[in-house]
Amino acid sequence: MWYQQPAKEWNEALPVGNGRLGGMIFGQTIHERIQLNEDSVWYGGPRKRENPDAKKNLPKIRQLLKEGRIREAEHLANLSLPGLPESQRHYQPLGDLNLYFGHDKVENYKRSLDLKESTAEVSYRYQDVDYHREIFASYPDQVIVIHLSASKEKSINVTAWLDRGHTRYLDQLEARDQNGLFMAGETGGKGVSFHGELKATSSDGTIETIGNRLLINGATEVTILLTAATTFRYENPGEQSLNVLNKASKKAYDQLKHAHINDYQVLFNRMSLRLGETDHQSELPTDQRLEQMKEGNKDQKLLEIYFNFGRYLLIASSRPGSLPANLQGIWNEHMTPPWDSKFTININAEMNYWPAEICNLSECHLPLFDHIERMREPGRVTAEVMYGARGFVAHHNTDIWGDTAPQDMHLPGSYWPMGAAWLVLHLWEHYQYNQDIDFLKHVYPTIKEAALFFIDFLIENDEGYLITSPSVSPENTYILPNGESGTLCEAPSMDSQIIHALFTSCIIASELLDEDKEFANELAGIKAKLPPIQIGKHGQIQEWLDDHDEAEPGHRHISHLFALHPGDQINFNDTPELIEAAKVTLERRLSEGGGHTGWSRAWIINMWARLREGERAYQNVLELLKSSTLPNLFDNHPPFQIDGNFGGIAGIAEMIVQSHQDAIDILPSLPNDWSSGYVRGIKARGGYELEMEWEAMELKWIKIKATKDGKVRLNLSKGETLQFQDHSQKLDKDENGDFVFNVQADKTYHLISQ
Ligand code: FUC
Repeated sequence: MWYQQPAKEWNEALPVGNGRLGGMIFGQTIHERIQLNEDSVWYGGPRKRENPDAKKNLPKIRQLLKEGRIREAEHLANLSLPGLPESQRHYQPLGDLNLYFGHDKVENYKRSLDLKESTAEVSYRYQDVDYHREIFASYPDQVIVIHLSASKEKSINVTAWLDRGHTRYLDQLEARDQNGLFMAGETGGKGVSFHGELKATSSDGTIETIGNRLLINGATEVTILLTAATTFRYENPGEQSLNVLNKASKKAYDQLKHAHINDYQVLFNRMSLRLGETDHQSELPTDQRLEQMKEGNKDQKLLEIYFNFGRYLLIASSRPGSLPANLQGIWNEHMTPPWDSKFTININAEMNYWPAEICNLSECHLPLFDHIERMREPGRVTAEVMYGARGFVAHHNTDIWGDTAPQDMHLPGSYWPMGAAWLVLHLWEHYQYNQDIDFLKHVYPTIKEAALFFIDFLIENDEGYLITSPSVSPENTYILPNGESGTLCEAPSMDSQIIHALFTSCIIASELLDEDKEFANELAGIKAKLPPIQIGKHGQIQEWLDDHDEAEPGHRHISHLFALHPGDQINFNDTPELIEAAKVTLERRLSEGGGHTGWSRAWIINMWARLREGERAYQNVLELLKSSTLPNLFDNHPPFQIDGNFGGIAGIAEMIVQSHQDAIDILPSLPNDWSSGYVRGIKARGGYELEMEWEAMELKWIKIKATKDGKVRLNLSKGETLQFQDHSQKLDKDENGDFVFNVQADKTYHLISQ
């Protein structure tokens, strides 16, 4: 990614990150600002916010909903259910690193982000000297590294200082020795204490500090190392930061850089994607290519860059030991960010992790699993205090402390008890892709505990169905025949679908682990009494138990298609009629203006991909870039929200490979513009890693690597005929038209199309 001008505003700056530390690089030549984040800088400490009047009012709320007295039910819910006080904790920036160069009127300017090496660069010529900056966030050394160099000796003169909210939100801002700076403070509300520390070295010239500024003069090469820590992880974040800096500063710049690139490439190089043949615009800067795309220009290379940028972002915002990627990944400049930069778990946080497995970045999934564990104890308290239930529950948002009480009194969102249920499906997903039975054994109690909640929470309605109540269909409003409208309801379709998926995975896990048979039987009994997925009067999938109209038919949430994606209850094999109804649902949403937020558009790509509608999936990929992508390729809700980046690339991957029905679907949703292409490193459930090439819409060859012994089933969308490349075995189709053959762990099978 590259640009011919510095970023004028934050949405043009380029992100670097190591999962924990993040920087937004503006690339200014007079006064450079690197906006900084550390993932655990959040305002406020942990609290118990369960509403003490929830449990005793629950029967009344349920009764009112049953009688269709929505207004009264919602009124009572807003009094007795919201967490007290309202709102969970919010994320904050660490601060800014300022670098004053004073270089005006520069020539040959270029600012770039090298996705292969995870390094941002700025270069230009000023008064006959070529200046160059390289900036990266190292995971192995836990520092942000800024390297300055110049073509002419001793020509770097720069003043550096740290800041946070124009010094309003910090307690200390000082020089350390003659070559360092630090800042420290508390976020407030019994939240974390933070510490940021910087140290500079240079090849020649002078380094000194005056006041709380660091001055470097007459240098040819400069390296600035910056790190930060908070009391979320360390008792003494100042000492921790100094230790990290002392260690890192013993290494030469090249050593730091090599360690960083090697570490990054282990993850990034696992995958490679080529879409189509065209590469006409490669001479143009990224923002201009995006503009041309908005004008209708086709640019498959830009889509490949977008795809790689999404993988880059996941590696940069979610690494083992870090917090999960929040609504803004880790990159946020606001003291009170949009939606608090939290973890919204009625779609957004889950979407962040859709590419993790299919795009071969399993390790980047781990921070989410740590966070689910953080939520477990609070979730038990919420289940008991609010609902008198066992197990653990979470609502539609959570924060750094794993707060599980309803975020506030936002009726369309707050009282939705499905957050934990959806999240634990990610544990199951990780198992399915990696087939690590020890992992499953380790996380099974968490999956089980999320399921246990529903044994106690579900109630039987007059038709004999076991239903959730109260809940919402995130975040839509329905209209009753009498004209009354509401959000709070009984049994939104999404709830039954999530519980279906949760119980199914829990039952299979119990079989695989050969434990807990009785519990699995109990779940199977309940599962049989969940409301079925129903088709409504428009031929659509019903969003609620009754066939209500939506107040907003083009709503951004399409919750009732959970069972199509990321779930698999709606599929071509078992429910062809629901597949048709899912198409109608999407068409209705889109014709009423659906998909207007980035993440909504991204979800739609995934859904069309599951519906094997390649052209429609592709139109939405284009729309995501045209309407919901900022010049730095960040997703735009608006404002910037990272879920659309992650959901978007997961959708692109789903167009190429799917694997949710015990078979691997090859090229299930290929659009004509991608009639030829190549992918390496894409993963499929069952523990498979694939490499393949296609041409004229048909598969040419494929290599399949298995993680364990088993049987692989391949479904080829165009009915191609396959043979083993070495003719070692004969390959026949089974009665479904799939190729089925035995595989052994760690072996690669090379098949060619005839
Ligand atoms: C959900 C969505 C909004 C936004 C917010 C962070 O509430 O409905 O569009 O993405 O999360």
